[in-house]
Amino acid sequence: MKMTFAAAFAAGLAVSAPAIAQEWNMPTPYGDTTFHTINIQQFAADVAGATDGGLNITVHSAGSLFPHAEIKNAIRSRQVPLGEFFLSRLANDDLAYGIDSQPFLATSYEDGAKLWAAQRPVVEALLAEEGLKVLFAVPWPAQGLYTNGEIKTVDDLSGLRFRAYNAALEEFATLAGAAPVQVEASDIAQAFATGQVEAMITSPSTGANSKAWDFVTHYTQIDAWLPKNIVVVNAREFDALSDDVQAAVLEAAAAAETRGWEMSMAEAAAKTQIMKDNGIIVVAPSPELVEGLQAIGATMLENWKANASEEALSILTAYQN
Ligand code: PCA
Repeated sequence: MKMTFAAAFAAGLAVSAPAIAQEWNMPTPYGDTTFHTINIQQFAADVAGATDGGLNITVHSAGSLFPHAEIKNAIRSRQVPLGEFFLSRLANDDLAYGIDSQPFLATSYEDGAKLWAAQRPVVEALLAEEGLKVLFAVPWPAQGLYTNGEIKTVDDLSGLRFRAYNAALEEFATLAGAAPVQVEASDIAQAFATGQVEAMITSPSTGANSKAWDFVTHYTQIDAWLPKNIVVVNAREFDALSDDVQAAVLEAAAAAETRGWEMSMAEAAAKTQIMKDNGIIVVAPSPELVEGLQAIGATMLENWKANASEEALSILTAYQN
């Protein structure tokens, strides 16, 4: 039987004052059909459920609330309490953030999990200095190569206008003799349609979501790295929550991390199949291409090591041991 607060009070029952529901806005750069977005929608639903509507998170997808480049600072300055972004975009602040985008360093989910275990404490400490708290991180499926026509060697990439999403991919494209152009995931189809770019490296998720069959013929499964999205909350906003609500957020975050990694694994095969069904020719890389790409990866790792902070280097050491 339900009673109003007043009725319960009048009946002399012990009741606590009804808490005021909190509304949080959560920006992400990625669209609604992206598995990461589906995962954070579930995270929001879990938090609302566990707190009985005490904390309601509204997800704003596809950069609709803040453009990708501004999301982290919007959380820092408390324009929004939390948000999601591509972790390696912060590599200009510290190379520790970008280690998951080093080619061929961690290419399986098992290695990706080991790398995140080594990277997480460093990322947590760096972000804590900026008043940010890590909730969870989820990898995209392994990154592959989208082109018109088959790419048999690195030389075939020479001169191509190449879509990039972070500094590491820009370096990769440059070392391959291509011309990098930064384009957000939600703008990929447009960038190909207008000839701004003519090749890219991304996951089968982003390839299928942007209908890559409309603008390329081949997908080469180079499975080069597993870059991650991260969800962070402003530490002051988090600390202001009641203990119960904090616990609910952390529990939902842990569940979202586990679920997100599982969703990512399922995506890789499912979205590759969707690309095949739509006419994309899916190929394994030639040994010459693998060799050439691995040489680029080795150069990039040397550059990374030469410029990395102590903290960043400690991730590599921990991962390799
Ligand atoms: N999709 C995002 C990041 C990595 C990925 O697989 C993108 O292409 O921007």
